[in-house]
This record gives sequence, C-alpha cells and structure tokens, in this order.
Amino acid sequence: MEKILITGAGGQLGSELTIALAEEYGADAIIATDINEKAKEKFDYCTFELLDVLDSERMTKLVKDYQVTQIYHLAAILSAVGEKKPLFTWKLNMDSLLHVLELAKDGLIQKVYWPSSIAIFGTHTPIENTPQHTVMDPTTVYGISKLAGERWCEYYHQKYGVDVRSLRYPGLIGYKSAAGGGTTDYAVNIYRSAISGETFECFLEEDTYLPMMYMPDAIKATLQLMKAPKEDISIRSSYNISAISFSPADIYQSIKKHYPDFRISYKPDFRQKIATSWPDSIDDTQARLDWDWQNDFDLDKMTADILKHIA
Ligand code: AKB
Repeated sequence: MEKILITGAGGQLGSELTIALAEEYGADAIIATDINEKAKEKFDYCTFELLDVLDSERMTKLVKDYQVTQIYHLAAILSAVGEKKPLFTWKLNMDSLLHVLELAKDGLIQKVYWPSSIAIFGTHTPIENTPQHTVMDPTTVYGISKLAGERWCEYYHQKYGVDVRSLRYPGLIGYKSAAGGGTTDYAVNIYRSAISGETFECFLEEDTYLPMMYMPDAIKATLQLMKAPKEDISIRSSYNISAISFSPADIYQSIKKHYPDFRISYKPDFRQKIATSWPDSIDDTQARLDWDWQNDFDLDKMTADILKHIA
C-alpha cells in the first residue's frame, strides 16, 4: 500500500493536492504535514503531523514511522517573499530538497515529487514559447534555488536511480486557499475584489504577460506525471508545463464580462521587475509527448468557474 507524505500541505497547492491524493489513494494513505499548527484544521480527513522541513531528523522519523513510500515535497519560500530573506530562502528550499533526495537514495522512499517553477528562467531566456532546454539565468533567490534543485533532481536520478519527478509550474490560480507570497498572486486575489465590489489595486503593469494555470489543471498534471510509467519520463530535471498566458488587462476584461462595474488600478512594485524577467508563454511539447498532457481551462472558462464558486 502506498503511504504518501506531503510537506507544506497547508499551502495554496498543498491544500488542494492533498485532497486529490486522498481521493486517489484513500485518506488512510495520506500524511499531511506543515510547519503551521493552524493547517491541522484543513486535514480532519487524514493524518496530520507538524513538520518543519529543516528538521531533517523529524522528517526521517515520520518517514520511518509511517513507512512512507512517496513524498510530495511542496514546502518552499516563493519569489516575492524570498527576496526579503534571500539566505534563509536558499537554505530552506535547498536543504529540505537535499534531505528528501537523500531519503530516496537510501531506499527509505520510492518516489519523489518536487515542484519547480517558471522562475528558473531569466532576462536572457526567449520570452515567447520558452523551450524546455534554453538559457536559464534566474534573477530571484527563489528561481536560483529552483534551478539548482532541478540540477540536483537530475543528478540523484542519474547517479543513484532516484525516481524524482517535477513540473515547472506557471502561476497557479485557485480560489480555495490564499496565495503564498509569489509574483503571480495578483491573479488569485483579483477575483475576491471583483465579488466584493472593491477596486483592485494591481502590483503589476497592465500589459505584463505571464504563464498561468488554473488549480484543477495543475492537480491533473501532477497526478498524471506521478502515475506515468517510469519509461515515459524523459525529463528528470523538471518539465515545462503550460496552460494559459494572460496579462492583468486580460484577466480584468474576463472578469468584467461577469461584473461590468468592476474597476482596476495599477501600482507596480518590486514584483514588476521579477515578472518582467519571466517568460510570457511556455512550450510544453515534451510533457504533451511523454505523458499526454493537455490543459482543460482557458482564461474565460477559469474565470467563470472561480466566480461561480466564490460568489
Ligand atoms: C511565484 O510567483 O513565485 C510562484 C511561481 C511562478 O513559482 N507562483
């Protein structure tokens, strides 16, 4: 029987991915962990354990006690918050990943999922349809840690046969949990302003295009990748993955179809520079070829679904 431990389970992605994993493997198979005690409230349907991912002894103990077979290592500090504490971001993002990879190398776990990000790309990366293999010169500590993490994942796979799989997520948009300190968070927060009748103050300029993805597509891609036969996985660093590409002006127009009086104002801050260094759109041909990736949601379909649920 699979036993699946999720780190950072209380976060934006973790909250939804943990539910999906419980549906897929049964709630008895799931050990949700988070550093935040309050996260426990979200996990009345499965086992919950407090875990600071920098506490490698406790992580090892949980893996042994629960006879964990797979880890979804989601805990990380994202791009915007990372810029405020660069050295700690590097430490947390790198040390925890290396410990998870070591557990897999030692045979204590059989499979690892670890998210990378479009933040690995930088100012010299081709901006449109960014290829899988290209220039990567990240400008944020988060991006640097994700790029280094990708290299470590491939290294552990090639050198020790670790079955580690990864996706370079674009900005993830969900309505069930708050966003976690990233540059793409505006596209999560804008919907709540629309339904509460507030003017939305956007921290990016109106024509800043970024790759984005609705959470159900992100969950689908993650499960699909993790269930794919080993032989089909040709990328062991991290797969480009893509769904939608839009700007603040585009999402505003999409919301206005439902809330015609909705207003937006633009007040770019330090996150503008980060967004400008990232691609506008991503070429995910390899994911489509290797394990049949296909997104279900475009911008208007996502907007309609989110507004229906949160209104
Ligand atoms: C962020 O904005 O930092 C994240 C990401 C694109 O990885 N959402």
